[in-house]
Amino acid sequence: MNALQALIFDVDGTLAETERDGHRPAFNAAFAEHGLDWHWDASLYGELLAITGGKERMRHYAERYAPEVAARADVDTLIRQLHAAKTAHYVRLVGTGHLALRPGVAELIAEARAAGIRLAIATTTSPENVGALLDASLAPGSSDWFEVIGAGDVVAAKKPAPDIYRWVLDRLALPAGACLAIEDSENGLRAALGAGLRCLVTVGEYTRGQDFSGAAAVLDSLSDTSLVRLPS
Ligand code: XBP
Ligand code: MG
Repeated sequence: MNALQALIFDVDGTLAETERDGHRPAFNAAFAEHGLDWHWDASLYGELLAITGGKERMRHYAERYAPEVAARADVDTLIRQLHAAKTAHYVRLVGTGHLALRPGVAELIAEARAAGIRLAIATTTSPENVGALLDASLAPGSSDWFEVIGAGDVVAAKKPAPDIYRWVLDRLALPAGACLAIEDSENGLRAALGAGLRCLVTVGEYTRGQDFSGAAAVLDSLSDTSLVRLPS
């Protein structure tokens, strides 16, 4: 086992609880704007989170609950337009600063920076969403603290596929054994493990009860988790 050289953070559910009061209302606003009578309530959204990626989630929803939309000849264009609108709503919403980082996140990031531990991000969400969240909830310009940001469509296969973690490891030029992934979900854990990483899970509001077998540790949050207390 190599000494720890980098932390690779997931974003949604890990840095902040962004799903229920961030992504979900942004999707709903996009649906209304496009004249769709779709509404994702908090409970349905929890089920839809099994499908990672906003475009993929909307396509899945259409196929399952709105086959007439899924069958439209222009469904690909519609999903692209819906997703662009959703992203704009999300960025605006997050910019209001009402989504706080989860406990202990800012402290661990600060400690890692002070100790010269490299930082990276591996997320399914779109790059503009990451910047907006970090600017509003960590510090303006704090995206720059992360040497590599792997986000959205840079890989074709989203989590639970390991591709995004492999993409990040490649750019860090580090072996998986020198890094620790921090995730909140079973899909994220599977992605990290698939890339050969150790993974710490901080259970979130939508992920409690999922199967975290294979995790190096499962915690309620990062609060009181300093570098020396991370799993080795
Ligand atoms: C996060 C997601 C994302 C967001 C939406 O998964 O699944 O799809 O819900 O973001 P993870 P986009 O935390 O495992 O990376 O709409 O930008 O895709
Ligand atoms: Mg997550």
